[in-house]
Amino acid sequence: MPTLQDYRGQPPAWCPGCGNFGILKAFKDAMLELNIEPHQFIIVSGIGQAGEFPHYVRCNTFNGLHGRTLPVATGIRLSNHELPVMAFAGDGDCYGEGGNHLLHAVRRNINVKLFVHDNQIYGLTKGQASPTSMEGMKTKNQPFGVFSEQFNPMAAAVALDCSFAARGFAGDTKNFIKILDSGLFHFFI
Ligand SMILES: Cc1ncc(C[n+]2csc(CCOP(=O)(O)OP(=O)(O)O)c2C)c(N)n1
Ligand SMILES: [Mg+2]
Repeated sequence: MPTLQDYRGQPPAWCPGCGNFGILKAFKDAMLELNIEPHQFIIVSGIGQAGEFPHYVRCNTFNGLHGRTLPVATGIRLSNHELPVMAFAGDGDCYGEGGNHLLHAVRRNINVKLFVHDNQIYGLTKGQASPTSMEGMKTKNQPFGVFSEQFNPMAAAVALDCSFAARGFAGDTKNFIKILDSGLFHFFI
């Protein structure tokens, strides 16, 4: 049986109160609940605050480039069919620069589990609008507010016939673990 200690990575550099802590905790709890050992999978990420996720989990990891989380995940899936691949990406990474990769990863359905930390902002680069930023939201880069409509990832997932898609709130850890559990279970069977 794995323990929390087995999953302990570096101390997170995220700001106090960041929602990423909720995701990290829920993820580790879900893995323990499902009795999955850290060596049984790999975590892939891009660049961003979300992209730091694999630094904070002790397991196999690959930290790639911004927007290229899914191509790396795809490469690993193709080269080692036995190794389950989980990808962690920010909304900017996954819906912005890596949007094209998202489309084709869902379409190809090669069994990658993707977790998007949707904080509706480019966090690491100090707060520019992302595709999921709300219309009208003012940032330093968008002083007159965001002009474009928000991208709707769940609608896109449904339209692309994604086999499992769910959305949760990192602050509601109890329900969030249930969602993670269902997603991981869907993945590991
Ligand atoms: C190829 C490339 N493009 C752009 C950047 C600059 N960059 C780094 S992180 C980032 C945005 C991060 O936003 P998000 O993916 O939402 O992650 P968050 O920090 O909000 O978790 C950008 C634009 C980069 N490092 N590499
Ligand atoms: Mg973000």
